Amino acid sequence: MNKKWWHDKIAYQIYPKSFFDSNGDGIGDIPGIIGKLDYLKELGIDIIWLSPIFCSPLADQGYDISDYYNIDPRFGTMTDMENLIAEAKKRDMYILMDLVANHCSDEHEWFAEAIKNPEGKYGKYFYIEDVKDGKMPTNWRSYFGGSSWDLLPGWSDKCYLHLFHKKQPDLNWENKEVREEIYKMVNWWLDKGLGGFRIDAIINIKKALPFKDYPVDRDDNLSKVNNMLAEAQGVGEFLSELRDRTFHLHDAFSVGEVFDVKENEIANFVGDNGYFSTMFDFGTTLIGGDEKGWYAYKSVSPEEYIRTICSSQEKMNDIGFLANIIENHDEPRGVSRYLPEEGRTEKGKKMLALLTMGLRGIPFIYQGQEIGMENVQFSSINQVDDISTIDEYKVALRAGLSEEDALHAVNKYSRDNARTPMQWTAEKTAGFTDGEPWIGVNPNCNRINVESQIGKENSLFTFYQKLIALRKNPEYKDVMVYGRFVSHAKPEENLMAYVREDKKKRLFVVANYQSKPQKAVIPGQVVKVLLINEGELVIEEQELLLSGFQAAIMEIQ
Ligand code: TEU
Ligand code: CA
Repeated sequence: MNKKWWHDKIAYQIYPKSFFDSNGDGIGDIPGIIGKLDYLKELGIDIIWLSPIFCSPLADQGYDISDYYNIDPRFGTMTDMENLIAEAKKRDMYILMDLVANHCSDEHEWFAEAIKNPEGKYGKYFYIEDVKDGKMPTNWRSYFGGSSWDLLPGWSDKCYLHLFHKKQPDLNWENKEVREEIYKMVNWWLDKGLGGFRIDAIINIKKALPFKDYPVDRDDNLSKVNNMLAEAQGVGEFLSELRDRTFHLHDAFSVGEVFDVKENEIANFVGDNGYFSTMFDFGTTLIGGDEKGWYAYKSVSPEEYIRTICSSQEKMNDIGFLANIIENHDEPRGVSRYLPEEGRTEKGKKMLALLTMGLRGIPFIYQGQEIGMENVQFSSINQVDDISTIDEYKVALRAGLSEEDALHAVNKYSRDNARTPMQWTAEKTAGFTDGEPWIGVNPNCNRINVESQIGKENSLFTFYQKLIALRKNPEYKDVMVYGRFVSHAKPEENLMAYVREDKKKRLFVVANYQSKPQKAVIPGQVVKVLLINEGELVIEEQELLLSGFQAAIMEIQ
């Protein structure tokens, strides 16, 4: 494998709207991020990914871009952005922006032009079709519910495609002019000194054409987009072009948000000279999923969690690097989802941190994960802002759930769980803003906040610092970054255990993913115990006696 500058880096995702508000308008902003760079440096972060801050009506929180070349005034100015890049550079940190190019906003000037003249240049930037006998071209269900087609504003016989919200019209990547626009824009930003991009929803850029219907899979008479994507061929041609025309020219880092990748194509995505430097491992976020919707999702068992991660890690040894996450802005908080109720403690949270940070791949920490932020309890759907959650709530009601049960399902999976303000202090607004926060603060900020953890020997924050420091320790760095992953797990006994090894070193990572104690065989002689989440480690010859949710990393021979 060719070594790259990003292989040994630790990344952190910022959701700007909820990170830190510098001017009291209740919305997080770029100056707020600049003010927290030292905090991130102290944690050990090298790469910072910002969810979108471009001009946007914020119908999908910035994933609907109306101007790719400007910063939304709510987040700051171009000068603020340039300052952020410069301030990050001073600290040897890299900034990634979010490349949202499957779609733009319906308020983008391209779409305005397309509405005026659907047959003209800009009409061809989108998928605009005729409505025949009142029928939409296909029965695809948008990711946020309802048909993927809507009437083109001002037209009764023309419609446009939006795989996401109707305010997010899909760009037509088959049109070379569209691709050129995107490459120009990506290079423009990379020239400003960005470290690279996170690439949004990218698999969707290739549609299976010509348009046709797929089997109906819910009582709305529609078919999920994934049915179409499974038949779409040739996304790789677009993605290699994107890579060669942009990222490669700048030696930039790229991390793909890729769902629905075909198994035999993973190497094309993240192998040597893959389309991307890496892509997220979403395996665990898919456990317990159900076609019917969130209301039917099942909780994640430790066994499934262990199996899912170990199988993906083993598969990747000879291919490349995945980006490992516990959560992101589209998911509930990982500690609320992956830890059984008895394990939702500091000890359990540290166990999850240790297991994730020991994996092969590039760790992406989501804001607040380092202090153990948890899901929020919404008491009414009116407290929710996210369009996806509101749709899933309706799906649950339609399926016959009571308002209470529907809300319960929404509480568990809502994307807004991850979008409540970052908890800096125990104050009422969590030290996030001096004004009224745009979305309610999780009331548990009185207990879970940065101020009470930073500099405290036993805090989760400090534990993350130690894990990161271990990944950077010259003695262990090579094996932590490049060492092979070998599973020693016993998923059926809730034991997650693996070895990371190269020619020089072996590390054993082990966790008892349950409340009752259990034994684990150490696959070698213990040289040195490097980190324990809590308590003393009981070692008897070749065996460990782990207490409930105890986890450790040790060097072995
Ligand atoms: O997500 C793509 C995606 O597939 C998710 O929208 C997923 O279907 C959804 O979260 C389920 O609730 C990306 C962004 O991460 C997300 O925030 C955006 O809403 C979406 O693209 C559209 O740009
Ligand atoms: Ca602000």
